[in-house]
Amino acid sequence: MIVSNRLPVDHVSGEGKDAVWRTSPGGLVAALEPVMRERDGVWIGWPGMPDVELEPFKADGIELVPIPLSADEVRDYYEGFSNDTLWPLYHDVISTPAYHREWWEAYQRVNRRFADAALAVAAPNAIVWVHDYQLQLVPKMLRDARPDLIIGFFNHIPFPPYGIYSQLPWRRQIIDGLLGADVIGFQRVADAGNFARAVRRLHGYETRANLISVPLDETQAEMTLRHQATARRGQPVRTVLARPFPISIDAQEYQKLAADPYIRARAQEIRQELGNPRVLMLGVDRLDYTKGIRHRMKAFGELLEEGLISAEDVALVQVASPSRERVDAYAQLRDEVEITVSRINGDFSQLGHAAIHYLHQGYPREEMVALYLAADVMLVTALRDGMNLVAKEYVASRIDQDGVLILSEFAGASDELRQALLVNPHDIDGLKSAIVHAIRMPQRERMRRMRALRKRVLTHDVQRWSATFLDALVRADHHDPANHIDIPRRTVAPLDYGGD
Ligand code: GDG
Repeated sequence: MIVSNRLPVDHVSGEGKDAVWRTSPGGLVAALEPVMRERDGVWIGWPGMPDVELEPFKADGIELVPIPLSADEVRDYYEGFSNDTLWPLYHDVISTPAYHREWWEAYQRVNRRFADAALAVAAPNAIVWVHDYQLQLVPKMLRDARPDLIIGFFNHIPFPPYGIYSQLPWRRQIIDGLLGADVIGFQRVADAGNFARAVRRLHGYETRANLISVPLDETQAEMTLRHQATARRGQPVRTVLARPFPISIDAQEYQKLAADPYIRARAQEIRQELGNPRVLMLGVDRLDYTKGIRHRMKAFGELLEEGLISAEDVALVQVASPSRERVDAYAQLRDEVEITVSRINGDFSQLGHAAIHYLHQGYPREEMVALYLAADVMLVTALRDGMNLVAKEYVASRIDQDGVLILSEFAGASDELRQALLVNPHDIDGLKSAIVHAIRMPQRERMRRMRALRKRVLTHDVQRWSATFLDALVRADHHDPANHIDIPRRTVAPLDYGGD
């Protein structure tokens, strides 16, 4: 069973029983679809529209259970607590998180609704995989009600250092929610480390080599004892595995699209439409303040100003797909980016040669791959990013082994994609040097780097990611009699919930 904020479907047309849905073509769906089909899997999530009550239905062989959200819940749980409290807090407080008790109330209520829906359909000993920051309370809710379940959680965004995390008024509740899982997955080693530190600081639990020992009180021990607990120094504990599982993409699918003659022709056409610049640079992001869009524009603008590049020679295409537009920080970012684009274009564009081609639109995947193929330089300058799939998609699409990836060291992808030009996007001079280096890089070096990058992405795709996570989860299956450990039944002293 998968539990995620959004169901992997988009509403196409019709209402109620006549509604037509299309599965959204994300990597997560591609990775999980075969497993879900094979195991009669159920996917639980919000269908994406407020105030809509739908019966469970099937799409592409997957059973979907829609969770309704009212318009107020979308405002308070989703746009509020998820996207205006947790999102900025978990991304290094790039934007200031807002803490509102009524948002927290809504977050708890909606997490409870997701958990109840999962409990209503979970078979005995089912494997439940919960996704992302919107649902961090669900693992504990499931465990408290059903100790037979095997529960996994994957956090798609960073987990912040304790100094930042500790701002959260509900920091203990979130940690406790997550610790309900058997396996907690993070993108980077650093995220798993930050989580373990938060657990130690807030609870003093023992953590060793990715394993966290969660002490059990008497009732919990009674419920869990038979198959899930072990003893540490006479104290019954449950062991939670918290480690990195870096997510990836359906690399074969991107290679396939990149080999499609229509998409290749479209890539050529894009360059022509842009006036055949010598160098085409590309940015593709949701319009989000974590992605460092303004930083890359500042660097690009200064290079134009200093005459190191010209608009005739070098074009920048920035796809900024609309995102979370009802959250103030996003509306403000849009204004800032659009003012910056206008200034740079006003100052440096020439007739027939815009400096920045700014596209505040979403595109089909085929067009994205055509853009990846057309781009000589890909700019990923996130200020903080769990992974960044765009970087991996660019690499997988470059079946010609060419193209340069400029990649922020603050994106999780930089742990794996070491042969990219790694940058600190806050260092505008460093970013400018990397752009100049990318533009001037000899083809031999470009291809040497791209081959190494491709090797990594092609061997570590999203299928491998999901298989690795599920394998860790199945190993946590304490129903296996071999894992049963005899634990002394005794009254456990209340845990010390003292100061941090
Ligand atoms: C979160 C984490 C983590 C974007 N515009 C269009 C479009 N996209 C696609 C990209 C890519 C996806 O959206 C964006 O994924 P990212 O990883 O770059 O970033 P987030 O949306 O912030 O995702 C992130 C990810 O979860 C997975 O765990 O890597 O760190 O923040 O696939 O191609 N796709 C289409 N048209 C667009 O206009 N078709």
